[in-house]
Amino acid sequence: MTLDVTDLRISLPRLIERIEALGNVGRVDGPKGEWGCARLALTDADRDGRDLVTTWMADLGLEVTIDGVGNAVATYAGSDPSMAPVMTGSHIDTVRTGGRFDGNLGVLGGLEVVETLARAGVRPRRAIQVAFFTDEEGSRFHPDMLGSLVYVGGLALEEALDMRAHDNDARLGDELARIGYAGSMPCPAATFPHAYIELHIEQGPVLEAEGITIGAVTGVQGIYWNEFTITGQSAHAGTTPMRMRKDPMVVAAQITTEARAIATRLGGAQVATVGRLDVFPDLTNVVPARVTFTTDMRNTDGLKLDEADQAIKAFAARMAADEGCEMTMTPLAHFEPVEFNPLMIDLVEATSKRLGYSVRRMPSGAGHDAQMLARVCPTAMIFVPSINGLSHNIAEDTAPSDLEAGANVLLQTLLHLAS
Ligand code: HGY
Ligand code: MN
Ligand code: MN
Repeated sequence: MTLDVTDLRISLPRLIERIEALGNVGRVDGPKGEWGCARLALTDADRDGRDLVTTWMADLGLEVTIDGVGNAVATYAGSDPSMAPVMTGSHIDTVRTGGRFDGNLGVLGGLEVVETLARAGVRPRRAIQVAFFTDEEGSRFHPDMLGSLVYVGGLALEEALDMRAHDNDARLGDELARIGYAGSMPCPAATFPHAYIELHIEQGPVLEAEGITIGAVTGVQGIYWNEFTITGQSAHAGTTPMRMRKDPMVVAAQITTEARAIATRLGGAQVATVGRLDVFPDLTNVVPARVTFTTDMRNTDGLKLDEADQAIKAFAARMAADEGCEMTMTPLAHFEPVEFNPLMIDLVEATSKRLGYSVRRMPSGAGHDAQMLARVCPTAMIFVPSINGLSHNIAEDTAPSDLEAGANVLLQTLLHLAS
């Protein structure tokens, strides 16, 4: 009796077991039973997560390679080595308040697909590769999606290795060597995949609100990160008259509220966030000397995003000057909106329907490694719902049935692309 590969399905218990085992690396528990994980890029926790996942990859008999920026690629050989592989994957580094699904689901979903094929003795024509990319979150080293950007040739390896961590000024290349993941494979990659498909949680409220199981992702919105440093004059909080102050904290507060006002004024998909703020000397009774903070502005509409970017920069310069402060501004990430490949989006949508899952097309509000792979091969993404639309929060959660649906769509999509 020949096996009909379209009937193959993943093992949900096996997938959940790996998600929870990886989630326990750098585990963070909340007060109401919620739990996530913190594995900032190139920390010891990231190393431990990498060690666990590469061990699983080797245990599955995959050939595992590491490149110069620490990206890992595990290959399940195909029956025709002359054909370029199909790739899936995501990231296993997290933010400080990370959930156990963000990125991890895409990598472990890929491993689950491979294990399902191996156990069924299925060997597609094209090899299937499962990758995790370094520093997708950009939590210590900017920009975000740094590893996949280097992989596709969007950032020179040498430049990436010289990036400094904003938390402890460590050099990226030194941290990579310290955790044992300074690999020898070339950056950019010597060859690119035939196609790339990434499974990821939506990280927003749309699928849950509409009661839909699968998102056939059409693209990723533009992302601009800027770092502002406002320098004033530290002074005694009690003795310094208000008319004499040059207070950078007031300027930072004005810019933060203006970022919100710009997003409200532009409406549509425009979002704006000030998420990081460092104050020096950070003391109750001292008017700050210096404040450094970041803006994260995004929009699916590139022109509107440019308008928002120009507006916040002009406003910042005006407020700093009015307060007698100096201002420097450094772009940390500048990614235009990305459209995924129409045929790949069709394939995700058709596969979801064939498997009996509800599906809708939608853009991604979050950045993903897929937006970098889209520069070098046909690319798309599969979303599954996030409970309460929460992510970058340890309460991040997705229903097991939705995890299963997403991984089954990934399995069948990869089989179609690899056969
Ligand atoms: O910033 C992002 O959207 C992604 O989580 N790196
Ligand atoms: Mn992610
Ligand atoms: Mn994330």
